[in-house]
Amino acid sequence: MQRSINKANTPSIETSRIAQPIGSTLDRFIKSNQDQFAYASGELSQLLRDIALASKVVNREVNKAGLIDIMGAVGSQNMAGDDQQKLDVLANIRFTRALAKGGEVCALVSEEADTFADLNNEGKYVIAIDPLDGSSNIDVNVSIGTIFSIYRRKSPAGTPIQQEDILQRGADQVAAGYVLYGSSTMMVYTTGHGVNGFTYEPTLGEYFLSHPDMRMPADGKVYSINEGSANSFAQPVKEYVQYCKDQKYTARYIGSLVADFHRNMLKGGIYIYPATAKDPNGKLRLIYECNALAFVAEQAGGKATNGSMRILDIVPESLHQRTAFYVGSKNMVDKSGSFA
Ligand code: FDP
Repeated sequence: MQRSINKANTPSIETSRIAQPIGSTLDRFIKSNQDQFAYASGELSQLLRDIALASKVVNREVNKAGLIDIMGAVGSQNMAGDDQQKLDVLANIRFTRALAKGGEVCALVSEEADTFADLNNEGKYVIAIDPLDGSSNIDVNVSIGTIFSIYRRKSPAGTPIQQEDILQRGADQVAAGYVLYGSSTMMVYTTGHGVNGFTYEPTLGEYFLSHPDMRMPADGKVYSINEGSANSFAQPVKEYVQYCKDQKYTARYIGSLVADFHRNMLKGGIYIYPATAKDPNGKLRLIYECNALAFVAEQAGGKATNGSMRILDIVPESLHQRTAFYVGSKNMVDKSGSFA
């Protein structure tokens, strides 16, 4: 006798409660969205995968940092004049190696090096990276991050790298994002079609899509600024900070750009690193810090300025150029600009 199959009683693999679905891996997501790229040849996809791979290695080092002797300063200073922490150096090596092996990148600008590194001259992409941002937090087990910014090179592949390849406006980025080494590790990136966030699952060694199509709330109640420097803020900044207090906003300043940015991205808020008497051009770096986060912010519906001008419209004049930085919820950034 032939048995009939009752489809209604057959448990679906997709909806089974025995094993909850765990969502798309970063790899699969990148692949399935590859057609959105202006140059859909697969190289940008590979580059993003290289970044993800290096970040997993850095994540491992960050997590065991307290256990072995890789914490503390290495004894030299980077171009920005900061003491180089060992993990900064290590992260720089990890990212540079992964990107060099991948072969898609012709030139790499890093916070940790005075000039750009030539990688594969046939590569079509330029990358600017802060391998480990928030270095003063490394020794105290506070969240730190990696920031990356990717451009298409302007000169033909195989020819010497030109200034125009390196010093591009943020608006020319083809992709950008960050990795947050926090209570969990996340990679958040955009290729100009919205922002997606992936959480790292350490036992599987994979990033999974956890925050699809991230949107930054248009308003918020958190302001992040180092008020210890308030005496050297310009008058409009002082007034805006007072405005935040009058509004009974909450002050939250981790002092780790990626972490402060990420919190504001999820909950709404504004991060400000203004020009100060000590740092008349601000402290943060345009090419490998602000541009990437400005691109992510705009893609999520937020805004980023230097107090008056859109960050992404600034034409950089030098690799380690600084800028004042106001980033976060659109209405809050607009309001801060109205005090200028
Ligand atoms: P750090 O010097 O620790 O690397 O990018 C530089 C940065 O950290 C940001 O991550 C952070 O928001 C800011 O500087 C903190 O600077 P202050 O200590 O001057 O507030």
